[in-house]
Amino acid sequence: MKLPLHYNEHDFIPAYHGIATFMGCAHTRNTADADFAIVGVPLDSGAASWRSGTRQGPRSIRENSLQIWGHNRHLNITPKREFKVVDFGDVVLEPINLAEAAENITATTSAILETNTQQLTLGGDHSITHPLLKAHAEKYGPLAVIHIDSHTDTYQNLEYLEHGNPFWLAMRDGYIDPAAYIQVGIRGPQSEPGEIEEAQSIGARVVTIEECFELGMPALAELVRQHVGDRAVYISLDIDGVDPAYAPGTGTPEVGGFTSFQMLWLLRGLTGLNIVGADLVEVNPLYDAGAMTSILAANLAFELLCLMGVSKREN
Ligand SMILES: [Mn+2]
Repeated sequence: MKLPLHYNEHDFIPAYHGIATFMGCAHTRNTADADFAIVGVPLDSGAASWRSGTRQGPRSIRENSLQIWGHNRHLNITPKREFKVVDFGDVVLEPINLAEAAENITATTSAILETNTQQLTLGGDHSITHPLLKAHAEKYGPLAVIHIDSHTDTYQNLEYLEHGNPFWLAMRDGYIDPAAYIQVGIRGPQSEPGEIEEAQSIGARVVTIEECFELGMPALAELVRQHVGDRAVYISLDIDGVDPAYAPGTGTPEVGGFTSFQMLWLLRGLTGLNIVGADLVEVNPLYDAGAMTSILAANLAFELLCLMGVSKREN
């Protein structure tokens, strides 16, 4: 076979070739004609509770996304062929000043949404979801939110943003519809009694890991779908929702979570929704082993992109 002098983005490209964009998508800051933009937010300034390093997340996920060839048999979609998917690169961030970083995340996201492009964000610690929800709520109104995590992230003891309270602050600021906010996979030792009640007090439907496993993945997905209904929905996936045996590369791991297959199974059950945005956060390559967390994260991001594609077909 005679090789062409230049690959184009739909050619078969060996996974070790070239500059590592997400799944080999073309890099551009111009999203005017794009359906979906992959956006990195390399930030760990909000990781106040334990180990920093999620600033390395987006690059590692991109590098480990290149052997995802493109067709999703389970959802029957080939998103890069059916839609224009671009890799925007990263939000420009001020690492020392989290408030300024959050402003840039909102401003960049708003500019992308303004071009009628949907955004899939690669974090970054979970604090980034507050400014992301702000930009999406400004366009769509208060959002239904599917929040998959081991932690509630609705701690109300701090006024300033960090990765333990983005959903409390987003609820306080009116970005989330309290009737359609669901937390999935909650577990682990808590800092004090009443954390789940604290989440419930602001409207969260808290599905603990016990309830998840008692239901099983298809029934869990159905419960999630019923809770958000036909509202505009944002999906926020914290990689620590997965068990650290499968995803050790994260800042605050909690044992006893989903297997990688259970997480894939759950996501593949979330069809039939009106998805307007998604993020995947808390990947910390500094604690990874053989890139297994970044490889899983890249595959979960692919599933999210496919879900967004299925949703875009229908809405
Ligand atoms: Mn979280």
